[in-house]
Amino acid sequence: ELPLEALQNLADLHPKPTNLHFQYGTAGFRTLGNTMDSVMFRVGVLAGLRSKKLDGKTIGVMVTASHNLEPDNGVKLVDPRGEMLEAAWEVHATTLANAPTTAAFIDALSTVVKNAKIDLSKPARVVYARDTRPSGPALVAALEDGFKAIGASARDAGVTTTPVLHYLVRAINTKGTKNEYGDDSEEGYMQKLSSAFKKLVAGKAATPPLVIDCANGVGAQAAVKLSEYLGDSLKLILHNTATTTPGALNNACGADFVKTSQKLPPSLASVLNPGQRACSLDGDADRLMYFHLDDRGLFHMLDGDKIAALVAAFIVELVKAAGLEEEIHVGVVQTAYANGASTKYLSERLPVTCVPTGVKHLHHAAERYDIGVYFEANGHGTVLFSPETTEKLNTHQPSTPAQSTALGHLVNLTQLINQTVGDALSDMLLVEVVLTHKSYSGIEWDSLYHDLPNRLVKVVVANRNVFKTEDAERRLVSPPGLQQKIDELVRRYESGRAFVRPSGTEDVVRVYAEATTRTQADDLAFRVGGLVY
Ligand code: 16G
Ligand code: ZN
Repeated sequence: ELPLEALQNLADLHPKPTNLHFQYGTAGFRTLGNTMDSVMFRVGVLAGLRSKKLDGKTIGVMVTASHNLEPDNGVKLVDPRGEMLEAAWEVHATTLANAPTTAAFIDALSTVVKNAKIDLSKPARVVYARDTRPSGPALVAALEDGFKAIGASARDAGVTTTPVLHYLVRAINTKGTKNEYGDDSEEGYMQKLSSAFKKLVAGKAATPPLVIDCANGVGAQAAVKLSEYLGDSLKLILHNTATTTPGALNNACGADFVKTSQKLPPSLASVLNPGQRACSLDGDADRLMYFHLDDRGLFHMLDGDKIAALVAAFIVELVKAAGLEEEIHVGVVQTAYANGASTKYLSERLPVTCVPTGVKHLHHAAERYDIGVYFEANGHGTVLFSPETTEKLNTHQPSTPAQSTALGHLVNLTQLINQTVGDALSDMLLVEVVLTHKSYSGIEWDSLYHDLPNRLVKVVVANRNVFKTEDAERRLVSPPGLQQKIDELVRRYESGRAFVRPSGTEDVVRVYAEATTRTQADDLAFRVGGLVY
């Protein structure tokens, strides 16, 4: 039985605004924070149901709007192994969020309980956290009312990063099992990452200090803590740590600013010396972008594609050095936004798959490899080791000292990498490990391949739903005839490539183009944009 009285009384405190429609999209619910009270309450209830459905396993709830500006907020659910919510439940979330009244909400709940065959007598457990947004505390209070209404036992993880919340979910659900992921606390996370990092760089010359742009977000707090755990093994110089300054979050800083504007955050202009490595986190610290200035003061960005190239090549070498190349196959997953030069570089070394935009697509495709490296160009990504591979790495008997060393590094990588989701801090340590092992500066890393100049533009159209794609979003099937016109245009540009896809997060159509020169890439993007409009 649903606890009708509690549901009714508490739901009445969180009425749905009449004229708004909410949608659980690729990044959960995300919109203006001050419109999300009812959404939060209802997500709280749904999280409890999800836990009951999964026999009382702990479900995660993260309150964040990532790289969006400060007035926005959002919420997403995390499944027991620390991965994104199962797709079928995204639909339940949308239905519940849009029920116009308390009565309609309770009806919709009953339908979910019936259709998903939920045993309401099971326990419900959740763990939740939020980022530093000012709207966070009030939204969390609404969420807690939701937990209370469904009788879930809820653990408050406070203010922390999205990847830490994912880590906690997996750590809690594996506690006491042979797959224990780590101690279920933020300290446990810091401890796990930093000790793996220290083992991986032991005996090597430390890389010079790394400048971090913390986007004035929650990553700043996490980076301060991580820095203490790292000690002398890696010096971090933190900037944009103003988490309480109104309007500062993601404003002219952060990973999304760097990627979309392809510029240095102005706040770092007087900080960075030529050649010095720096990186940007986004507002919830699950995206990472590296960059540096060259001797002429020109800005060079090392995005998710460059990270994938660096990391995948390194892992392939270690697998070979460990004598496991026949048994362990490494693959890379990208999206259509991956720079053509990165795809070329990677395809010459290992299998590469292209999937539609959105972390869940990349994550699932990467699970099909023994070791799957996935990164979106925007800096979100991680490396997944299949359970069999992890087992093999932990039990394999090396036949030479060199094999033993390589094997040890691979085992430590399984500890260093947050395999639940993209994690800016874990990915940053991973990059630093490779740079240390290779004795690469940022400049040498950057020269692995040269990005083709590219341009991304958004086009506002009457109805973006008429744009339908195939082949991992690289080709349009609708509107009819448009793809042929794009093909004709692209043929006129050297190394030209362009595609058009409807955004999953904004009411626009996105056009991406690349070519051998900046002018040509811009020209191609604007011409394709003209066809779409
Ligand atoms: C969401 C996705 C991100 C993707 C972006 C594309 C998740 C957690 N996040 O932020 O991976 O790159 O959407 O946005 O899946 P777009 O559809 O508006 O281009
Ligand atoms: Zn993010």
